[in-house]
Amino acid sequence: MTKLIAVLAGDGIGPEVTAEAVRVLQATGLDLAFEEAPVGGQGYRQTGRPLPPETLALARRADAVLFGAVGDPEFDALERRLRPEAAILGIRREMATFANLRPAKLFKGLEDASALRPEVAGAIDLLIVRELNGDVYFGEKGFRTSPAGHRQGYDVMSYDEAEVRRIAAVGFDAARRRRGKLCSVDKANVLETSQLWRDVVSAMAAEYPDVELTHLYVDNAAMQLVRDPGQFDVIVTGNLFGDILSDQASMCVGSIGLLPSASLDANGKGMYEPIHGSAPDIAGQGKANPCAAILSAAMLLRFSLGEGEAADRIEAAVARAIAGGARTGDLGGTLSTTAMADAVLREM
Ligand code: GGG
Repeated sequence: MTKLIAVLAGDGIGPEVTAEAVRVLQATGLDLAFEEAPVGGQGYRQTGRPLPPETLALARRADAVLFGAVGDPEFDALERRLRPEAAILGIRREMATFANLRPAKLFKGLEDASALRPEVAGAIDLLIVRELNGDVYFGEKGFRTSPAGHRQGYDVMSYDEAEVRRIAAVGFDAARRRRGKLCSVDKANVLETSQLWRDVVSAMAAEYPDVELTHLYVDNAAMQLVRDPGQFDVIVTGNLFGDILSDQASMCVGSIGLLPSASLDANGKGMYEPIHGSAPDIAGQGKANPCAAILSAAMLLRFSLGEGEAADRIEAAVARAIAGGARTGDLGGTLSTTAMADAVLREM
């Protein structure tokens, strides 16, 4: 039966990299149909809303969502609910995609592109499990006047036990399928949310006797990620810390243009997107690295369509293309977005 992929390309480099990911999906020969809808700044421009109801309806109806990126400085002055970023938060929340999987592994041949020494970078093979439906992103927020009479901004950080349990279970299960190590990252020395996080994760350890659980404060985790990234297998953390640590991890493997992600709900339905944003500075120039989008498409096949073999083929093709010297500008090369995708397609 034909599987429907909702394609929400969004802003900036989103359309360029998403088009290449669609081309790669088409090359698998699987029975896939693609339907596009506007989102982010593109959605606002066309309909006055960053997440038009028709776009959300398509995302819900589809078997999976391939997402590009949102963000456009043209809309910086708009109130928050109308800005492009409101679309990505809205769709994550509406689709209840609470578990964001962000794998980071150094591709052979990219030792020199990493921000780390080659022998340290070579040891990176980790998965960041970022909680995606809570934290300061979704707490009460606003502006008010401080007691001293100054304009004050606030964002409430909160997690309840059930939210922590469900994301920690994703982390434990992932560790069980990988090398059996889970590092929970929080800021329990300062934040009550993090104290609760640590209590809940620690209490769950008894259910996973085969998983070695450790805890790190986020500041220490950021340092360890650069000092000795090989110590990490699976990292489970909150929305904000996960966002920051995964960008850091991307530079450890050479470029943010390489990191894909899967955002999954409780039933395995998901949205798939590169972790990078819309990069307005290079939008429309054919310079963006499409690998993160292509690898996100591979995750889509694996997690939402059960097509693990096709996903393996795409991932192996990206690895071979890179090992063979294919490089966009972010990796020190000269290939255009399309030429990089062509290199991947040749390896399929
Ligand atoms: N493809 C990722 C993207 O578009 N990111 C822009 C953004 O608004 N991100 C918010 C977040 O992931 O925390």
